[in-house]
Amino acid sequence: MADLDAIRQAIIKGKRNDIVGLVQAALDDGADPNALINDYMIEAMKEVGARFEAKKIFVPEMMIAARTMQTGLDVIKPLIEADGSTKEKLGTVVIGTVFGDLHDIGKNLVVLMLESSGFEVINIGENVPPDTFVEKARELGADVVGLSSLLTTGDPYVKATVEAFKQSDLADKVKVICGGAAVTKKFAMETCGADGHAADAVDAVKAIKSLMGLN
Ligand code: B12
Repeated sequence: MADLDAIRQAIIKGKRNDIVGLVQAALDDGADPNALINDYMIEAMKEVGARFEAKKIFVPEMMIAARTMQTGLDVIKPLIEADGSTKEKLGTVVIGTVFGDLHDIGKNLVVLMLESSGFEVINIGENVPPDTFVEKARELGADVVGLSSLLTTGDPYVKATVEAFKQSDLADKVKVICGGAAVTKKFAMETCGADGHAADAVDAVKAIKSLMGLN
């Protein structure tokens, strides 16, 4: 049986050379791809964050851990993507990380889960200014826009982006949902006036379906 905890440890320690073999061995042994991501890989990133906060590691180690995580996710991605490729598209979601924030791992997981659930998803990247969210949503015909925010310094940009939608011609057409470690439901919905919030990628699919009246 593959050593699943070794996957968690490899990410925490940034052992990028080991991760592909470890993840592949787990998949070959029949591990569930979603469980691998949620129970081991995301848990590893939480531990990395805790070690950074405790000043046990610094930005370079955090970056190496993130690259190891990405490398591991790349092995799993095709298995999850395959699920959604044949389904009819449920709607269009435009998603990006707010201005000043370069974190993309969580957003990319949300993209993956939405695509595999049958949504058309356009990922507009990181460090996205409020007006660009609105312009892209208009240009791409978004039904829902997702804002990802990992830094508390991004709070004003989450608020400004939600406000930019409210003041635009898209106010009644496009729903805005927020997520990411820096954003609580209360902040997103009560302080910023967003239409929705989700704590993780699985929850994001449910919340977006509900915003679109699909469940
Ligand atoms: C990896 C990482 C980095 C990497 C990012 C690499 C990359 N390509 O993304 C690097 C090293 C570059 C980095 C840099 C920095 N980081 Co950093 N980083 C992290 C870390 C350890 C993990 C983030 C992650 O990938 N988590 C795993 C994913 C899967 O989880 P997630 O992002 O939360 O996403 C899930 C949900 O939130 C949700 N979700 C996410 N987005 C969305 C969007 C929508 C629409 C929805 C519905 C849901 C949703 O679904 C996802 C899947 O389940 C976190 C710690 C943490 N606990 O978050 C710190 C953390 C976010 N970083 C932090 C800091 C301080 C920084 C720096 C400022 C450090 C510095 N001094 O330079 C810089 C900022 C750079 C910038 N301008 O963005 C702090 C933020 C503190 C704060 N309160 O603001 C944290 C919390 C670490 C800590 N505990 O102190 N970081």
